[in-house]
Amino acid sequence: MVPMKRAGLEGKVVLFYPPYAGPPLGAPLSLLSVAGSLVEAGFQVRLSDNYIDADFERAVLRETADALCLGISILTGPMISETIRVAREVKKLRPEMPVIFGGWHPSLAVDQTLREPYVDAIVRGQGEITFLELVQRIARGEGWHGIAGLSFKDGDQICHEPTRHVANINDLPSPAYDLVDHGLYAAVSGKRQLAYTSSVGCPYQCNYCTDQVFYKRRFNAYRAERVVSDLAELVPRYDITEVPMFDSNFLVDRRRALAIANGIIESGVKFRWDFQASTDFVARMSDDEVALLAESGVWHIGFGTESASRDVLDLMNKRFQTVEQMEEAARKTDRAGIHAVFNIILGYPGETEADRQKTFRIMSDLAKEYSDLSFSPNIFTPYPGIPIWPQLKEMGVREPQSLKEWETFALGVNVLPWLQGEELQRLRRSLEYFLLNNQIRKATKTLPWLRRNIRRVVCAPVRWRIRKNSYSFPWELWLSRTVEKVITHRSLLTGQTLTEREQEVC
Ligand code: B12
Ligand code: SF4
Repeated sequence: MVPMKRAGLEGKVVLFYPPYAGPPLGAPLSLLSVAGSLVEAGFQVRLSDNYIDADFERAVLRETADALCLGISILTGPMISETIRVAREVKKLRPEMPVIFGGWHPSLAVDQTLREPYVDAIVRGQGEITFLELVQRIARGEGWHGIAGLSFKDGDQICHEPTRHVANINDLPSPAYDLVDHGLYAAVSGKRQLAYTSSVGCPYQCNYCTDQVFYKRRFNAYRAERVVSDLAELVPRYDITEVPMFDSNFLVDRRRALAIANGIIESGVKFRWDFQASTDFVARMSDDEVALLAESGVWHIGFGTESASRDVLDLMNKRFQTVEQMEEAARKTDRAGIHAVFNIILGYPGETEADRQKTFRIMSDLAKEYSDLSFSPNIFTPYPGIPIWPQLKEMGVREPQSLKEWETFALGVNVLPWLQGEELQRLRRSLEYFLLNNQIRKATKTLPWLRRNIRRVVCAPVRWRIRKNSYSFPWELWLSRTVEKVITHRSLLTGQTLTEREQEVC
């Protein structure tokens, strides 16, 4: 249902996007989306984003002085620290004003998050309708019982209202893109980006992924015509050059994806765009279809390949994906001139060293074949709510017991009891070789003469080591380290370079 505008209700809502690790990907779509229904219903919305407002704490305190409530969006990890600090400060000044958390972390760790004294309510799952209903109740001075999707404190009691059904995104108001100055984001990131979501949900059930918990495997999408007309309007309006699509698995509906690509070409609006998808969908497309995506501006596709061992893929419940499909995806994207990034998860529970070496070997072979293929390897990190938590607990992983503990947990590889000591050292060593091999492979003519030739000298032994799984006396690493910083770790999801602190994980 599209929320109806109600006459007579007014007031200000403050939304806060706390700092995360990595550069911005345009304005935060999570908060623009919840703002969309509030603006449509007549509320004033102020958004404070650390990326464009260095003094965000002061801005939030100033704006909340006369606001109905404060809403904060959080993911697991570093965003938690400023969230806690700002929410505490706001509560000190205005203890009676509701502070509401939303987004993936609070939705997946509801009770634990709601126990914190500075949190009054959590909007679980999609926020557009639940939050609007809550703000309307706050504006009218009414109680909060009966709002589906809401968990909240009522005195000493914690109340959980029933889960709200996953909304058809066609029935929701559009995100409030006008709420922010996109030029300010461009000034910080150097890119004129606009994040867009054309669908939500993924039909698969990988054991380490919470998409199924959030969207209940209900893929639902805008029709192709809507996506094309939105982009044809938004791109010139904000002078956008790049659109990252935040869909969980963009290619689930192949015909829709191709209609979007065709529509963008026909519209004549030029921009680059990228998305994430599973390899099985690309493998099923023809070469011409993948070429059509490229022609419409697709420059990059992120794939959650994760492992090249059949046994590990089965453990992850990735039965829908074969190693042959990974090869097909690499071949088809390479042929179309699309830059592919294969995410890899290392140290998954049950993965043996032999599985891991197989992954490094197969991925290195693919890299040799397809020059524009990149990898984003990460050591397995258990996020809240992932389906294999019961198994992880049996294997000795301690689940964080407070919101604060999740702040660093996402970065701590030591939490994996099966991956410690020498085995962890060996994993790190083979990972370094794998990354070094890729760096060498990508060495371009633009490199200075000395660096280029040093890379060539170490190239053959590096490949031999990966094939033979032999990493003693790592002279190539010592040599390469003295020449340049070779290891660049990238985020699993965004391909962004991770901070020094995060890099220590791998
Ligand atoms: C884009 C993105 C990011 C970007 C966001 C930047 C930006 N400018 O928007 C950045 C780079 C921060 C990011 C980082 C990470 N991400 Co990320 N990311 C995504 C992605 C692809 C899209 C999120 C999005 O904007 N969706 C569109 C909006 C509209 O949906 P939404 O965010 O869910 O918001 C809705 C609801 O959550 C809710 N809501 C959200 N906030 C609020 C706030 C309030 C007040 C209310 C009421 C409601 C509400 O209402 C919104 C509308 O329905 C999702 C996958 C996905 N398909 O969603 C993963 C995802 C959210 N990320 C994930 C992960 C694992 C990470 C990282 C931990 C990865 C890593 N290795 O570092 C980091 C964590 C942060 C850090 N390191 O500092 C996981 C979830 C993790 C978790 N438990 O929090 C997801 C779900 C991917 C997955 N399937 O595993 N990510
Ligand atoms: S294919 Fe990707 S989005 Fe879908 S369940 Fe698996 S990891 Fe999650």
